[in-house]
Order: sequence, then C-alpha cells, then structure tokens
Amino acid sequence: MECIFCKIVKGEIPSKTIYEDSYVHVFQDIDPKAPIHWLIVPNKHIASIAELNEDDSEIIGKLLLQISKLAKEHSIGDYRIVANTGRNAGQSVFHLHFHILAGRTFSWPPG
Ligand code: DGP
Repeated sequence: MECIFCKIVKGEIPSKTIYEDSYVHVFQDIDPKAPIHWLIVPNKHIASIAELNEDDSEIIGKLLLQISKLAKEHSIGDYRIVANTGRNAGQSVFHLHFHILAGRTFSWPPG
C-alpha cells in the first residue's frame, strides 16, 4: 500500500496545505504539538534521512530553503526543526519529513 504522505502529495487524501511546488509539500500536522506544527515533505518518496543518497542533495537543499522562506513569509522568528529518523527515534511515517514547530517556548534538552 502506498504511503500516506505520497497520497497527500498527490492530493488523494486531504491536508491543510501551507505550500506546494514541484519539489515539496508543506501541510499542517494532524496532531499538533505546538501552535504552529507543519510538516515539510519531498514530493519524491524517500523513507527517511537514513535512506538519502547523493542524488537527493538538490531535494534536501530545496526542503531546507523552503522552510527558511516560509518562516520569513509567515513572520515566524524562532522555530524548531525535527526529523525523527527510525522507529526507535519516534518516526511513525516512513516518508522523509521535517517537523516545523513554533509558537511556544521550547527548552532543550527536555526535562
Ligand atoms: P513522525 O512520528 O516523526 O513520523 O511524524 C509523523 C507525523 O505525521 C505525526 O506528527 C502525525 C502526522 N500525520 C500522520 N498521519 C497524518 C495525516 O494523514 N495527515 C497529516 N496532516 N498528518 C499526519
């Protein structure tokens, strides 16, 4: 069965879209952990950061640049980028994504 983020990229299941182009989709997380909680995904299916190869360097560059641009456009000054990589690190959807979290004060390390 095709992955859920591939279906979102193709518009086969709905999402609250923030931005899309030929490289990336950005949409609201269904289970937000902060006032702003977006996901940015490559349109190409890549399972995780661990599966990246040299051919993906342009895509990764586009993802990070788009995060920076969208944050400026939405006047988000401070934010956090998270990419859970692997099941034991909390990854539940195996289509590479960065979480963009903002709107509350984060402490790091937690606790
Ligand atoms: P992770 O645990 O890092 O793999 O994050 C996956 C995130 O994806 C999690 O915060 C919830 C979100 N998510 C899962 N299914 C859907 C969905 O169908 N739509 C949207 N918008 N988000 C989803």
